[in-house]
Amino acid sequence: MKKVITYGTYDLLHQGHINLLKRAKELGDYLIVGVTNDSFDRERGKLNVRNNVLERVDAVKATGYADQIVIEDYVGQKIDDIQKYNVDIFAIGSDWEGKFDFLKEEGVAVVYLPRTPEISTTQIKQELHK
Ligand code: C2G
Repeated sequence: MKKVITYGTYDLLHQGHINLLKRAKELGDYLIVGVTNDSFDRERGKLNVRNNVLERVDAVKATGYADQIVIEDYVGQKIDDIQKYNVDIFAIGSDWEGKFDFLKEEGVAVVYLPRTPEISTTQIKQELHK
């Protein structure tokens, strides 16, 4: 069984996230989605997240693409998860191109999936303020 893992915040879940999850799932047989917890997001400079971690987990669950959801708590967790869950493929959006190549050392394939243009959480927040 081919296991795929991907990570994200998934705040105000939108079509861009859904497309990413669908494409990630299609890369293998079993998709693990890592959802960042609130304190880890603040730590990495994402200060304006609207949905709390439980809401974001529920939103990812509702897409129907995740076979398993884990919470991402700390910087080195991706390596730990890859080993712990015996992951074959690490997938992430193309806005991260090159940034996760170091994970290949863990024996996974690293795939950058095309980002959906013209939709983002930032844009949705701006629309909400109008
Ligand atoms: N995404 C996309 N198209 C968009 C917006 C987002 O394909 N229009 C993808 C991103 O590339 C990412 C996933 O959706 O793969 C989740 O995006 P975010 O919630 O913004 O999470 P991010 O900050 O990219 O978290 O350490 C890596 C992070 O955990 C990834």
